[in-house]
Amino acid sequence: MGLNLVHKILGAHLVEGSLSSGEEIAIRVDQTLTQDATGTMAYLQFETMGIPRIKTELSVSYVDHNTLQVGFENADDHRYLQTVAAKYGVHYSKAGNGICHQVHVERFGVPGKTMLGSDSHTPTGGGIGMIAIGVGGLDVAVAMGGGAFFMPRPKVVKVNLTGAFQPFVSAKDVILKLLSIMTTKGNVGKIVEYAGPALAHLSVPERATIANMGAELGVTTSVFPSDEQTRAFLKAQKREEAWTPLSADADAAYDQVIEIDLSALEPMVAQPHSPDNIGTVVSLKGKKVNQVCIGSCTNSSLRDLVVVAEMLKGRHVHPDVELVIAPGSRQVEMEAAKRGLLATFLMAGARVGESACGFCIGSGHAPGSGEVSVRSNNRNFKGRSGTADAMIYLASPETCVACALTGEFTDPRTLGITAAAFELPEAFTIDDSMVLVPPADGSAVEVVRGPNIGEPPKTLPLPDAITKHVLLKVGDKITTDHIMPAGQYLKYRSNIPKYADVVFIGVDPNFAQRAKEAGGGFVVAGDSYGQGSSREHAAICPSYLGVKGVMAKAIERIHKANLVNFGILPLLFTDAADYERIQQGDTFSLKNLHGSLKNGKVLEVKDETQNFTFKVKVDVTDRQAAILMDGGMLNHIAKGGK
Ligand code: MIC
Ligand code: SF4
Repeated sequence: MGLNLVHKILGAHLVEGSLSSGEEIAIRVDQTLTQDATGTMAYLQFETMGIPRIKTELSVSYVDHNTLQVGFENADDHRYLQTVAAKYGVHYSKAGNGICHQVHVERFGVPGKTMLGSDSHTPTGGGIGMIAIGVGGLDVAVAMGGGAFFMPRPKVVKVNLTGAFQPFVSAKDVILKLLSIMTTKGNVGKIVEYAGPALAHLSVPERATIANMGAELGVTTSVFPSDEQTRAFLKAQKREEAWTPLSADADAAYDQVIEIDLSALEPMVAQPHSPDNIGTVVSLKGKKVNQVCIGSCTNSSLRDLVVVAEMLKGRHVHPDVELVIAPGSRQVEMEAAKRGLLATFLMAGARVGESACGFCIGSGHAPGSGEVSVRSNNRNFKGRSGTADAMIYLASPETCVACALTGEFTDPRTLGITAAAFELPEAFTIDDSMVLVPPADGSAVEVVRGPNIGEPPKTLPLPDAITKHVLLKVGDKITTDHIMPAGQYLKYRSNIPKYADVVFIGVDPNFAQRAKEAGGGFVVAGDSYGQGSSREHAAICPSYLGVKGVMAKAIERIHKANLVNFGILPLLFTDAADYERIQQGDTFSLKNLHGSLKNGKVLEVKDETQNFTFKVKVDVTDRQAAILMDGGMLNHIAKGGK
């Protein structure tokens, strides 16, 4: 039996475990990326490890999230990031150079390499044939220090793409279709591998769109083969030497196979408030649209902007619609300027945004109250846009333009426009002057720390018994945006005491106060707790407030790892009826924690308020149990653990 592509790449990087049996594997990490909103904490953590220089082949620190600079905090963070990068050997991509995932695929991605990124959309690198995984900042810090990355032994899902797109149907519609099939739930531990004859016509940026939004499936990552399309893209980036052919063996085995015929796809849309609430554009025909935003790490490549410009040429945005277009990188923006695309956008009445995360992370362009915004990004969680009651729909750039022109949901195929054919340029405009290369010896570099930059908080070893209240009981699909909102609070990412004040603010504004008064406690949740972002702040800040355990029906992959890293017990109900019975405010007592973590990983919880006992599973491996006992990863490493 031959090997699939995932096993080939992971096999070449395996340092512990086996791909054919067992619970966990560990791999060597070739590259890392961070972005500024998660990066500051990641480098602060790296600094506490006392390692003089990074041990990865390449690590890049991008500034793309907090570029608004209202107040001193963002700029101070950036100065810290720049100096700490120079000191430890990390490349630094300045604000304005573009969104980490887009730039990384353009300038640094290498087929067959492994990468960890402190951002959940790191799997975008799968578009260029990498095994690229989103993790918390601390896991990136460990990898920069030469540590292996531990992950559950993956199940590999083959998605076979056949046929060819109809005009105005594109990569985004493929991943929206896949979200309708796989949904955002139940995919923990899977890796998606794309294959099939349709790949011959799918360029790297289109593949990157699909791999990017694989994050919304909740899978570990997604990967495409490295073929002639990959070679053409790397050649146009003047990096052809980075190319190697990579594909699955013809007789490779998979855990699951899904078929998608591109010819049968139609324009799709994710409806409020979840990326898997999929419908067709046709079914929403005529519904009023107030705002359209095109950009983000999902859909902001040159291909996307060429298609958008072609549709906008000689036309004007509907008078009631605000259209925002933000290129994904400086390279894309320069090319768009040279080709006159930016002029077309302006003539059409669009607002051109900075090549950064911007609207996608709720950093500006919040829609009006209750308004409908159609966006080309990847997440439409409630409130993420900055407006609590806005209705956010996710769609392809083609559908976005159709809505912007007409002011209502419109299938782009019905506009009577001829679809643009996009040819990958022979050569992109290459200018890496906004990427600062670290000096060969950074030991003399002085790291600059502004007043907003605090220390990573300290955690204590796990006690053997805990008696605390249920501070909050929530339902299903609580995202990291619910736990730790971004937008206006993003600037406090390196100031934990301040950021901790807004934990769960949109769910329960009194949470932080209550947690402080009670000296911490438990959070009780339903299914898919911690979906979405990799932000480890959704674990650090609750840990800072004294949260000792999250008891849920299911906890998402990255968030669970972050809980462990910061000493919070991830606990799963063994009987869903217990979840129903528990009330917010109940007092729990847990005993013999150490013994249970070592043997069996099942805890008995006594609800003292209602006087009943129930069992929960501590959802961790032996290695993670040891980290929890030490009170978190930094303590664990300090004791020589891995
Ligand atoms: C996001 O899209 O939610 C973010 C902002 O990029 C996050 C990272 C963060 O919260 O800093 C992510 O996806 O991991
Ligand atoms: Fe930035 Fe949005 Fe991509 Fe997150 S999803 S990295 S906020 S563009």
